[in-house]
Amino acid sequence: MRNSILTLAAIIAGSVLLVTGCSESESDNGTVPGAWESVWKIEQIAVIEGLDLPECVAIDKANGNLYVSNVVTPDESFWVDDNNGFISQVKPDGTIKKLKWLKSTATTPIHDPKGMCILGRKLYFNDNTKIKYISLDEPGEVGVITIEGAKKLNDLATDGKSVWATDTETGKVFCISADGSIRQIPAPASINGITCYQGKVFAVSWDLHEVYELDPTGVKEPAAFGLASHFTALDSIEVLGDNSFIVTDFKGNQLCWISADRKTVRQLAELTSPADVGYDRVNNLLYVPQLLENRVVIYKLTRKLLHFQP
Ligand SMILES: [Ca+2]
Ligand SMILES: [Ca+2]
Repeated sequence: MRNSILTLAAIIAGSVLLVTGCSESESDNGTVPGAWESVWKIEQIAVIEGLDLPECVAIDKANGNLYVSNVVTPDESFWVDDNNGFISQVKPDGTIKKLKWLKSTATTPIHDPKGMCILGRKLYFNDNTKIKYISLDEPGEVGVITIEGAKKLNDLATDGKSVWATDTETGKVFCISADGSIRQIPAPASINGITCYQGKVFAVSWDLHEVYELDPTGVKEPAAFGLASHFTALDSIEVLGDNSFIVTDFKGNQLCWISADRKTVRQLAELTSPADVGYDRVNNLLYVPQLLENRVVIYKLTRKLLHFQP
């Protein structure tokens, strides 16, 4: 008991020291005594208004254009084939180039477009029970990929070779290869956001409000981060260059950062209904759709090193 009290006292004393001894610096200096910690900060730089239930932002790395999926529903039917969804094309500075760049037609209906990704100059998007795609450079016919048993396809990500799709209702992840073959890997219940980064796959669960690393080979079960107590209903996840994470908590109304060791959670912004984030890792810009506010907020991410005096 005495040892644990002493340990606790030491931890408390250490925490106070860390908080009170903290100073900000732009660069590390190995000669200065004390600990250094990398901290991400965000600054709002623009807002894209005039959207209609925007769920996801995809970035075309070739020219910086943004694509925003608009679910569109007059009655909160987010998963009903209603022929009224569309995808907007937005300039890199956030001004809308073409609100209805891709719209629903009688022959190629678009219902509730959600997660998107770009692979091989094609924009892929989930549309309830199907994955659809269109050429970015010569948009014409909309292609359709039918996923057997899919009910509520939510997020899409790519590892540069395949397309990964989550199904929130059935708790499944589908990997669609370039040859058209489809396989499944183990996934958590009510899986929503998914992202691929340097051979790894990460995902978040809506109802379990937990973050997971998935096994892309499909052998291991999802490995939980153990952070469920921090969140209410998670929508999306991205990995930053230092292997830390960004997640959106849709019902918790917050944008959060998770440390690379998966132990620390920090709130970066409080905002209502943040959905499927787009991350431009070249320019460190974060595009956060606020689904129920009909807008996308653009943040600049910067990394600062905080110095803790010994
Ligand atoms: Ca719709
Ligand atoms: Ca989503």
